Amino acid sequence: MLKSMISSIVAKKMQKKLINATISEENIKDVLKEIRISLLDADVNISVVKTLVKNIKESAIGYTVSPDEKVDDALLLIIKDELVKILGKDVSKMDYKKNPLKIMMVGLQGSGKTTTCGKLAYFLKNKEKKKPLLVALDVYRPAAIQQLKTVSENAKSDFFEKGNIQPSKTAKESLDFASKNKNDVIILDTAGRLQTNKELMDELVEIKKTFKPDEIIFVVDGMAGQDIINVATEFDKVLKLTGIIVTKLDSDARAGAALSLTALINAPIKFTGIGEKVNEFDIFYPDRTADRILGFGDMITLAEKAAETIDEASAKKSIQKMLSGKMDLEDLMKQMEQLKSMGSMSSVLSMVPGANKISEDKISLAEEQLVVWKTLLSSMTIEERRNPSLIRRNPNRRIRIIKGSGRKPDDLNKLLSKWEKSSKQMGEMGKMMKKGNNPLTSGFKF
Ligand SMILES: Nc1nc2c(ncn2[C@@H]2O[C@H](COP(=O)(O)OP(=O)(O)OP(=O)(O)O)[C@@H](O)[C@H]2O)c(=O)[nH]1
Ligand SMILES: [Mg+2]
Repeated sequence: MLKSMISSIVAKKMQKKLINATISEENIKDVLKEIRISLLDADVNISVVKTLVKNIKESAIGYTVSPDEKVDDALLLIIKDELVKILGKDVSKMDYKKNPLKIMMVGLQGSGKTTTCGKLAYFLKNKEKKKPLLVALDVYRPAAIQQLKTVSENAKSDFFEKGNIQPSKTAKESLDFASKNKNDVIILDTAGRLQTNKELMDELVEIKKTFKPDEIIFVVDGMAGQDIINVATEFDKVLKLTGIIVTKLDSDARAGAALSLTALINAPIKFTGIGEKVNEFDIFYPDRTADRILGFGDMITLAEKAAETIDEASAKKSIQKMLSGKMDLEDLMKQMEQLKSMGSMSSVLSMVPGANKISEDKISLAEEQLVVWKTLLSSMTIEERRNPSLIRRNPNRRIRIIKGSGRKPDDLNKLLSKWEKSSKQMGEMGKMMKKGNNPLTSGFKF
């Protein structure tokens, strides 16, 4: 995801402390220049960057900083407001009351249409209690129909196909089928092309005519470059898009081009794809995304993710155990699994305020470390994980674990000493908390 460090730019470049003063062009000149560079680096479209910088300038110049306000914070809030406007102001929902709600997915080849059909169906089924029908209209790529069938099975949704007949006919027939089958959402998976061409557009127009969709969603790869802007404009001109879904935001794509689209074609981003699995899909929140771009972190999404993936009762129990200094290796393994189920480490860290200062190298090193630990831990018996002193005492156990995991003796030593250290630290932290001190503010060193 677009990773800029606007908050640190502002902190660095706004050295002059303005109290009870008015922000002038001179005050923010350097900040705006760096913001411009960082957004262009993230591949945000140049005309969007220009508008954004102009709007920030207009809102900031003449702003009077009050005595109880820090100039950095005031400026960051102005920047955030303008960023949110570019990203689409409010969350854009579909009209879930429509029955059937008719959705047509369009986009270039490989953008993620078929995968996203499944994710959207899964989302609507679980969160909106719908009964979706997925319709296969890609009659060109061999195995495309079978791919959607598998996708709909994963999404536990219904599936409809008519083989290689004209896609607009299948789309029309799906309406009858859906009505008999009591489907209240119909999602069309259309074929992609390497580039927009007349043949593709004509076919999509024909489908639109017979199916009369409520939503025409442009699916765009977060890794797409600036070319995608012309492509989206073309699709919008011919079909009048009602929304956008940006996929592959789990990659290290900067996503600037895709995130610029709303400002350019006036269609809101409704959802984002953040992985290949059917549940790796999120509602798009412009303000949370603005927070991440600013480097504020997105604690709300992180908390929601944690609530969805972590079983609260067991989390409470394991935290209590950790804080009493009794964390064993089985607890460690469970925590690693929970962290993993929340997404890649970089996607989790991107939501933690201030964590954007951690370099990509450090993150991948930590990720590698977790893989090493995981193989070591899974080569242990549960008895050993519950009682790690067994490993310390018995060289045969150590040899078996090292052989079984294919790692080096040093890896095992490191894991054991890291576990010992953090288990002790956690115990100390627990004692501090018992005394009523907050370890985060009483100078506790991790
Ligand atoms: N990492 C990641 N991969 C994704 C995401 N969405 C889709 N993919 C992958 O992208 C590839 C292409 O996805 P498809 O859904 O087949 O794309 P499509 O637009 O239907 O492609 P065509 O039918 O050939 O036009 C697949 O390997 C998907 O697993 C995502 O959000 N994250
Ligand atoms: Mg497809």
